[in-house]
Amino acid sequence: MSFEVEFGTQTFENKRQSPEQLAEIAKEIRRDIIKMLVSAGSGHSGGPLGSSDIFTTMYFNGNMRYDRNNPNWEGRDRFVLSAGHMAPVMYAALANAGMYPKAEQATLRKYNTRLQGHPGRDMGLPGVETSSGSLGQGISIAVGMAMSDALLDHNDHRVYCLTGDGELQEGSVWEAAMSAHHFKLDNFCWIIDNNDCQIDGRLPEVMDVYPIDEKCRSFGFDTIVVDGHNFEDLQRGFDVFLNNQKNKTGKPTAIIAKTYMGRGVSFMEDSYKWHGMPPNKEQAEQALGELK
Ligand SMILES: Cc1ncc(C[n+]2csc(CCOP(=O)(O)OP(=O)(O)O)c2C)c(N)n1
Repeated sequence: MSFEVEFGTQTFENKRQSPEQLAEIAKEIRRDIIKMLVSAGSGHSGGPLGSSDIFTTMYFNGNMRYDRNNPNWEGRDRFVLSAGHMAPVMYAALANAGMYPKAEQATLRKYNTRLQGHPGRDMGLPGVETSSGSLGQGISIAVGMAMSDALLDHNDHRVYCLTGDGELQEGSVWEAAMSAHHFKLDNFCWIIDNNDCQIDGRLPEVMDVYPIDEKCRSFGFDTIVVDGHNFEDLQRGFDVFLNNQKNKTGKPTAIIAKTYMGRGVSFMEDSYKWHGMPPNKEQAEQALGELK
């Protein structure tokens, strides 16, 4: 199915902003996700919509340091989307940050696009630091980046990584976590999108990974649980990380963000059926109406 959509041109700044301003940005990100997915005719709706507030706080409230005029700036912070299937939310955040033209979002999942269904670093989209999509691997790459920053280059880069909660069922996630603790990576921030949903069920039905907070703590992380749809609460989580990094506490940080899959679109909210489905034309129209 093909459905013509128009992407806006407005981009947003990265500085401490009010919750109202952040809510406007998050809404634009959600609209872009819907537009991308309906034009692609395939892709994941639930995770990207549900984590839009996390991405908004990370990219537009002064947490991630990047330069839209020089995306390869050596001093930038790194972000790794370990849950690679959630690519549309990262692409929308990067477009709204002015890292590449917003109109290019229309190419999601099209042949040879820089916006592959799962992030492909070789495609050259600014802000995509590594390929990902095989669950459990991105976080290992991110921990490796944080190790090289802290132990080899001795710079002040921050490394952020987002995993899903179903992704926690991958054993390699915990090997990475163990390493972050062992190597005292206070420059590493692990964000867990805890929507309690995964590809075909609720977390405890498929494979119970709870209690996530106690697991992270026992793996040596400074762990904070936040409301993943409340910008002030999310920032509280990022502040814990910034303090750990600034004060060189030797502790990696885990932010467990409680979210709802499909947040912002009534008929998708908290339903795992929307994990990997795009909206059709009518559903996209309704969704965009709700996100006005
Ligand atoms: C190693 C590996 N196994 C299976 C998959 C297929 N897969 C993609 S997303 C997903 C579910 C992940 O659940 P979660 O991390 O909670 O993401 P959400 O459903 O919230 O988007 C699965 C099983 C994969 N990408 N990689």
